[in-house]
Amino acid sequence: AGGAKKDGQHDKLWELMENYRSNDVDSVQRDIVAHAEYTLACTRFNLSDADAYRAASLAVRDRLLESFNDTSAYYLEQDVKRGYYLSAEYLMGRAFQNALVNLDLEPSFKDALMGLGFEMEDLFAHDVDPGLGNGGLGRLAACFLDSMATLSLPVWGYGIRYTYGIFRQHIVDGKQVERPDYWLASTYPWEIPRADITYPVRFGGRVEDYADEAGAWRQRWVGGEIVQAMAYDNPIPGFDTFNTNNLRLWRSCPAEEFDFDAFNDSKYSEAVEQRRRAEDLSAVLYPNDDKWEGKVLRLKQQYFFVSASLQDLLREFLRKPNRQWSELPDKVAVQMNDTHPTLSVLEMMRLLVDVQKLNWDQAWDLTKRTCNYTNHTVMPEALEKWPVEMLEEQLPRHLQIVGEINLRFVKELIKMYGDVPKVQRLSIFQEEPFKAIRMGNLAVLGSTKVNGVAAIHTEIVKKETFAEFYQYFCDIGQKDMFVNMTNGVTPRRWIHVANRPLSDIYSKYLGSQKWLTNMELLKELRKKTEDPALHKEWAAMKMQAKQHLATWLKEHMGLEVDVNSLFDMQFKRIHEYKRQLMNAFYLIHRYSQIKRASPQERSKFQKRTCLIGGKAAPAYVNAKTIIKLINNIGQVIKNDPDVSPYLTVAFVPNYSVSVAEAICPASDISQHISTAGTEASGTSNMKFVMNGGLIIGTMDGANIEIREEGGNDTMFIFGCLEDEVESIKKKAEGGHYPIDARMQEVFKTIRAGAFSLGDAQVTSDFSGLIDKLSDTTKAGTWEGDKYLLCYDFPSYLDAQERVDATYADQKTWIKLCIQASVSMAKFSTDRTISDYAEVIWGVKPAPRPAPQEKQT
Ligand code: B1N
Repeated sequence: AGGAKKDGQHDKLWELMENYRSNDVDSVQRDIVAHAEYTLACTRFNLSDADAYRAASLAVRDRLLESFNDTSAYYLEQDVKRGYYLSAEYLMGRAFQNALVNLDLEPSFKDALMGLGFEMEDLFAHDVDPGLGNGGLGRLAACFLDSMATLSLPVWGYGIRYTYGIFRQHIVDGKQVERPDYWLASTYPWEIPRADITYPVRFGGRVEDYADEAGAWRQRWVGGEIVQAMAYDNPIPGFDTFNTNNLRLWRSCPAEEFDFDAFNDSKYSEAVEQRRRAEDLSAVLYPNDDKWEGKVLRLKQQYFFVSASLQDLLREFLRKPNRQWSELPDKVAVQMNDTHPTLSVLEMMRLLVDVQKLNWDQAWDLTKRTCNYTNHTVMPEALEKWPVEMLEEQLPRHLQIVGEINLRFVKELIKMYGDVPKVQRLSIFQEEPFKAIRMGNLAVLGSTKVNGVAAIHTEIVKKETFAEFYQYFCDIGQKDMFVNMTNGVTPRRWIHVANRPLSDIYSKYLGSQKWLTNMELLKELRKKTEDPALHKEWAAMKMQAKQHLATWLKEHMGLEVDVNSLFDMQFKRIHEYKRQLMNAFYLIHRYSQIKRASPQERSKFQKRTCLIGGKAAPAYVNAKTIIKLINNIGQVIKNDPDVSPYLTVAFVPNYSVSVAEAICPASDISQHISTAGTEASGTSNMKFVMNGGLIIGTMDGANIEIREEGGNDTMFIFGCLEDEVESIKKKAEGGHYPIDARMQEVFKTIRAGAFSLGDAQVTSDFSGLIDKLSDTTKAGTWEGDKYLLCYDFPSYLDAQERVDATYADQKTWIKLCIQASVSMAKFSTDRTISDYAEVIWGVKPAPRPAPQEKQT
C-alpha cells in the first residue's frame, strides 16, 4: 500500500524510472565520472585505478539494478512458480568482469575507460573475491546461480553474509598460516543493503501451550533472545537474457527492542554488549570442508539463515491476494544444499502450524512437497548430528516438532515392518553414543526428491548411505525419490572469462558465441581434432595460458617456471581422501629417479612443473603436515642442481576462485586421484578438461562420466574400483599387504630426513604420516591405509608413465585435448540446472521481455 502508481500524480516518476541507462561510450563515461565525483567524492586531480574501479563498478551496478528490479516485478506479475536455493556457502568469485560479460557491456566499458585513460583489465585486480565458502560445494552454488539466471529461471539464492570468509592462506616456513579474510574492508559495491527487509529470529526461550479461539491446543514459542536478520541483495545477471536474479544474504544485527529493564537497572553497558553479540552470528564462516564440527554457533547460523529465508519466501508467496496454502508446492520449491539448511523442514512446519495455524497433516504434506535435499558426501565424519541437548537449549519448539515427525514416522514403520532393529536405524534420532538428530535422515524424510551429485555417488547414496531409506521408499512405491543430478560448472566464468583465447577459438570455428549457452554445439569440432590449423591455435592458446600463469607465479611467489615443461596440477582442499600425499610420494619417486640417472639419461625425462594448492582446515593436523611435506619437497629439488632443470615442485598459496581462473587454463594434466567411492563428484576436474587439459585420475566421482563423454583414451585411469574397496580391505586384514618396493624406498628417504631440511621434528611429523601406511600389520585395514595409497601406488606410477609417453607425441596429445574439451557439454551447469528445474522443482523459464528503448 502507498506506493507510487501510474495515477496522474506519479506519471512523471514512472516515465523517468522506466528509462534505462544508455550503453554508448559517451553515456557510460558520464555515468562513471558522475559516480567518481558525486558518489565517491573523488577529485579529478588524483583519480587512481582503485577509484576508477569503484566508479566503473557503480556504473555497472546501476545497470544491474534496472534489470534486477524489472525481473523481480515480472516474476511477481506472472505469479510463476519460484525456486529457492538455500546454501550456507557461496564462492562467487569476482563480480565486475562477470557482470560486464553477462550484461554484454564489456566492449562499451572497455572503450569508455580507455577514453578516460584507464585500462579495463587493470581494474579487474581491484575487485575482491568474496570467499563465503570452503570449496566445491560453495562454488557449485555459485555456478548454479549463473545458470539459473542464464536460463531465465525464477530461482533465488539464500545464504549468510559472513563478515569473515574463508581464511587467507599464507605459507610461512613451508607451513600453512591462516589470516582473517576481512573482505568488506574496502566496501563492497556489488551488494544492496536492505535496511527495510529484516526478520526476527529467536533463540532459546520456552514453548507455551494455549487454547486457540476454536478451543484447540496450540503451541507458541516465547522468551529467549531475538536477533534481527537483515537482507543484503547481490544481483545475479544472466548471460544472453534480460533476467537478473538475486542472491539474498542475511546479516545478523541486534533486534530493534532494547531491554529497558537492564537500562533502568543502569546495566547499560551489559545491555549494549548483549546486543552486540547478535552480530557474532554471521561473523565467520566455519573453515571445515567435508567434516562436521558440533559447535553451537554453527547450529545458530544454520537456523538464523533458514528462518530468515523461509519467512521471506513465504511473505513473497502471500503477496498474491487470496492465496490458498494448498498452492504452496505449486508456487514454491526449496532446495537444501547439503544438510546445512535442513532445519528448513522444522522451521517450515513451525511457520505453517504455529504461525499460520494450519493443521499438522496439511502442514507436513505441504512441507514435504516443497523441500528437496542434495547430498554432497558419503564421508561418515561429514554427516551432521546435532545433539538433542543443544536443540533443546536453542530451539525448543523445533525439538518438539522433530519429535512429533519422528513419532509418526516410527509408528508407520512398525506397522510396516514390525518392531525390528531397522526401525531404530531409520529413526531421525540417534541414541548412541549421544542423543542426537540425524540431519540426513530428517532431510530425506522432509523432502520430495533427494539427489546425489554424480552417477556413482547417487548409487552409493542409495546402496549405502541411505540404503534403508531407499528400501523404505521402494516399499511405499516411491522408488524415484532418489535421483541423480551430475554436477557442472558455468562455461561463462570457466571458459569465456578465465580463458578468452580458447573462447575466441571456439567462436571463430563455430561462427558465433552460441556455444556459450549451448555447449552441445562444440561437439561439431570433434570433426576437427586432427586439423593442423586448429592444432596450431590450440598450442598457442595453451602457451599463452602458461605464460600468463608464469607471470602470475613470478609476481605472487617469486617462482620461476619453464613454460615449455609439462604443467601438472592438483588443486583442491587438502584432505586425506583426495590423496595429495600419494602425489607427494610420486614426486619424491620421480626426484629419486632423476637423481639416480646419469646426466645423459636425465635429459630424457619429460620436464615437469608440478603445482599443488588448496587450503587445509586449521585444525586438520595431517592435512597441514602434507602441505609442509610438499613445500619441503619443492625446496629440496630447487636446491638440487642435478634435478632442478627437470622438475619443479611448488605449493601455490591461497587457492581461491580468482586463483583457479589463472590455474585451470594452464594445465596439461590435472590430478583427481581420490580413493574410489570417496569423492562425491569433484568439479575442478570439469574445469580443467574444459580448458584443454587431460586428467590422471581414479574411477571416482564425475571422473567416470567425464571419461565417458570425452572418450576412454582422453583419461589416464588407474587404481582400484569402488566395488573392490571392501574386499581389498578385508583381504589385508590378515596383515599381509604388499607395499611396492618403489613406495618402500620413498618411505625410507622420508624417514631418513631427506625432506626435513635439517629439522628433526619435521622428520618425525613426516614419519607419522607414513607410519600407519607402512605398518604391514595394519596397512589396508580401516585403521591403517584407510585410503589405499599403498594399494593404488603401482598403478598410479604406470599411469604417470603413460602421461609422459603420450605427452611426448604432441600431435596425439593435442588431439586428445581437443576431443575431450569439446565433449564437455554434459558438465555445463546449464544442463545440470535444466535437470533440477524439470525433474525436481517444476520451475519453468520466465524470460523477461526486452526493455523499452530509452525515450529521450
Ligand atoms: O561438494 C562438491 C563435490 O564436487 C565434492 O566431491 C564434495 O566433496 C563437496 C560440510 C561440505 N561435500 N561436502 C562438502 C562442505 C562444507 C561443509 O561444512 C561439507 N563439500 C562437498 C559439490 O557437490
